[in-house]
Amino acid sequence: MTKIIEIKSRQVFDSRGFPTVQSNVKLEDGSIGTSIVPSGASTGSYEACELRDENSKYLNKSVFNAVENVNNLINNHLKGKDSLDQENIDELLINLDGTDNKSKLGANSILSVSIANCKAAAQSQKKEIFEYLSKDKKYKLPFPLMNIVNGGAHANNSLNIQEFMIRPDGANSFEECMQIAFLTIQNLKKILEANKMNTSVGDEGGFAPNLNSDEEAIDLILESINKSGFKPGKDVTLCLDVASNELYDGKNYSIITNKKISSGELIDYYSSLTNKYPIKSIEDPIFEDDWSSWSSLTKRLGEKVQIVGDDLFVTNHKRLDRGIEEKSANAILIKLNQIGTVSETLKTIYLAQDNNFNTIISHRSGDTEDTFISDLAVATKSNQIKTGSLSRSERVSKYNRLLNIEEILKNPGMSAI
Ligand code: 2PG
Ligand code: MG
Repeated sequence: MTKIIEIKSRQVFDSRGFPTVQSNVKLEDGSIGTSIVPSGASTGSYEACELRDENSKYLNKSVFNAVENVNNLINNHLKGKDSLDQENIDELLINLDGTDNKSKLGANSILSVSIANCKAAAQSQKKEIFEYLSKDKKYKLPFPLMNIVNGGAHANNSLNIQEFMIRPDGANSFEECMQIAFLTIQNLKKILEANKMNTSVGDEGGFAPNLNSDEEAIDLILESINKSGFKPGKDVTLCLDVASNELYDGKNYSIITNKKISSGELIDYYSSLTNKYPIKSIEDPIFEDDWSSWSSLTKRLGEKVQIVGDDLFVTNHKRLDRGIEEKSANAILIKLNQIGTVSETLKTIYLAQDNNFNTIISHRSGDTEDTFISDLAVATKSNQIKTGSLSRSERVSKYNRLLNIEEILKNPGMSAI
C-alpha cells in the first residue's frame, strides 16, 4: 500500500517571484506528499546544481526541463517503489542522475521528489513528519537565529554583512523565543522610524536600512534589545552571516567601508568585534576555499563563538569530513538543496553531531510556503534553525509550524491538522 503510483511536477514561484519546482508523490493508499524547493542568492560554488532553462520567456530562470525530468524519467523510475524506504528512493534518484553535483536531472527536481516522498510516507504511517523522520523519537525545539537586519546580496542597501540575527538564548520555550524576537523586532522598527530610517524589509524579512557602517546596524539592534527590557549577551545574543564569498575579490575582503583587508586582518577584525559586542555566532566568516584561515579563526575564537560553515561545507559530508579533520569550524549550516536529497542531508547532520558540531537547519533567501525544515530541525534535535525574520509568510510559516510542533509535543496524542 505504500508503493509510489505517480509523481507529478510543475513550475511554481518562490518568494522572490522566481520559478521553482513543485512535486507531488502519490502512494497506492492515497497518501500524497507535496514539496516546493527553495533557491539561494549567495550560493556556494560546491552546491548541487539547480537546473534552469535557457529561455528568454522567464529570463533564463524557468525550470521546465527540471519539471520534465520529474514527470518522465523520475516518475518512470520510481513508480512501484516502496515510499517507506527513503534511502532507497534517494539512492535511485542519485544513480539515475549519475553526476557528482546532480547536474543531469537537477538538484531542484531530485529534492522536490525526495521531500515529497518523505511527506507521503509520513502521511501513510499517520505520523507527523518530524515523528516519521526521527531516529529515536526524542525531539528538541530549536532556538531561532532570527534575522533582524538584511544586507549584502539580500538587500539593496549599504550594509556589507548579509545577515544580522538575534538568538533569544534566555528563552525557556519556543513560544518564549518568539515573544522575545517579536518585541526586539518591533522596537527596532520604532527606533528606525524615530531616526527617519527606512523600515522596508529585505529578502529574508529583516529591515534593510541604509546605514554608515555594519557596526551602526549592530548598535541599533543592541538599542532595541535594551529597549525591549532584555540583557544583550544573556537574554539575547547576536549572530552574523558574513557570506564572505560575496565580499572577497580573490585577494582581499571588503567588509569595512572604504577599506580592503587581508584574511589575517579579517581574523583580527572578528576578534575585536566579538570583544566589543555580544556576538556568539559567525557564519561564513572566510571564503569557501581558504581552509587554513578557517582553522586559524576557529582556533582563535572557537571556544567562545560559534563558527558556522555554510558555503564552506554546502551540506556535503565529504567537505564536512575535511572540516572535522582540520577543525575548520564548530557548526554547520544545513540546507537540503545544497546537496539534493533527504538521506544525504540526514547523513551530514548526523556526521556533524557525532563530531560535536552544532547543526543549524536553514531556509534559503528565495523560499516558499514549504515548512519541511521545521520538522527536520525537531526530528534531528538540531539546536538552532535559521529561517528569516518575523515577517514575510514564507519565513513566518516555518515559525508557525514550530509553534504547532511545540503544542503537539506538550499534548501527546494531539495533531496539528
Ligand atoms: C545563507 C542563505 C540563507 P542564500 O547564506 O545562509 O540565509 O542565503 O539562500 O542566498 O544562500
Ligand atoms: Mg550563509
